[in-house]
Amino acid sequence: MHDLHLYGWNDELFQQKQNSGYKEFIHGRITVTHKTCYEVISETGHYSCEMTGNMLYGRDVSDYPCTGDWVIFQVTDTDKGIILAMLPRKKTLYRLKSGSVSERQAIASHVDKAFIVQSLDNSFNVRRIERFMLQLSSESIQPILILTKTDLGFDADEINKAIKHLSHKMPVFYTSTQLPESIDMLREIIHTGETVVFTGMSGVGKSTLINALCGRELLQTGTISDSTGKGKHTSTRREMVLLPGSGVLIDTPGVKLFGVTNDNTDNLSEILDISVYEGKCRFKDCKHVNEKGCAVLEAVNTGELDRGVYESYLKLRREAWHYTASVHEKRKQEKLFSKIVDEVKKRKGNY
Ligand SMILES: Nc1nc2c(ncn2[C@@H]2O[C@H](COP(=O)(O)OP(=O)(O)O)[C@@H](O)[C@H]2O)c(=O)[nH]1
Ligand SMILES: [Mg+2]
Ligand SMILES: [Zn+2]
Repeated sequence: MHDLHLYGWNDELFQQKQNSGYKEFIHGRITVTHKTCYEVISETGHYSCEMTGNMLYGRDVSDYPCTGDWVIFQVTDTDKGIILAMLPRKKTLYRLKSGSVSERQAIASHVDKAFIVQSLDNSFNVRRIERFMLQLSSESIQPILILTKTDLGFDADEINKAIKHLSHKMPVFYTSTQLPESIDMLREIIHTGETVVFTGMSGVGKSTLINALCGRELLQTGTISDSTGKGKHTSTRREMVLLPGSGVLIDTPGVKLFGVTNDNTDNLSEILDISVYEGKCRFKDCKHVNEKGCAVLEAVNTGELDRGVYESYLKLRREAWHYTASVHEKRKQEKLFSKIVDEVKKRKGNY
């Protein structure tokens, strides 16, 4: 018997299930997402589930279940089931689907905290941290920065300078597999029933951290199989791990470019401290590009605002705008299409 409260089941989810029209069926949480099936943990055990055709129909790919979702399903065999419904999703980590401009992909849902993992070797990149912070802010997921591999040596001053504008906005931890205490400290901030997603490039040490936290080699480490997601261990691939005595950890495969799907650039201004200056620009609708009396540009010129941060702001804002505009355009096209279909149907009716 599994206690689903350890996996985050709570009164709110219970109420949603009661109102779902499927309350007589069992519920569970998706622990692994495969191409066409989902592994689900429920009170009575693990099930491999597929979706009903009804659930697939007319649904955007981003609305397909993902790891972390709570679902209601019908048991069809000892370890098999069919998903009938998904409980409302919240606090979801999305990313731009690779190769797309308007489609987002859900990576993990019902996430309380996200560990933004970066290693202190030469792959360290503050711009990537800002990117994750922006993406998390739109879903109110709490960011926590984890800087790994301290044993390899790093320039502390340089790192402090690079994250100066971010470090008071989230907890920052330094870890090394050589220093078990550094990992014990992370355990203390993960509470019972909480879900923590690990994000970051391949090779930064996400799976290693999860194994160390669990005290067991549950996940495969090393970059080769991780980056492709393929290889001989595919069948035992895990994504969700229950940490003994506390929360749930979700591992994610590293992606090279994590595209944002944000439509709120106010968050961006705040994350990058642009908001401090914005109100002082001469024009209310100042875009901070080349306007006269722009307080943001002035801060860049005097050196008060780091140029790298400002450029990051422009880049992320452009991406956010581009995404929002693409989604808008897509919706318009879809509306137009359904209108045409309706008209054709009507005309047919007249003959
Ligand atoms: N020196 C050192 N190497 C580490 C540390 N953490 C992870 N690694 C190594 O970094 C590589 C990638 O780790 P992995 O956990 O697979 O990264 P992931 O792709 O983010 O899951 C592995 O070879 C690990 O042994 C650390 O604290 N110090
Ligand atoms: Mg990994
Ligand atoms: Zn301005």
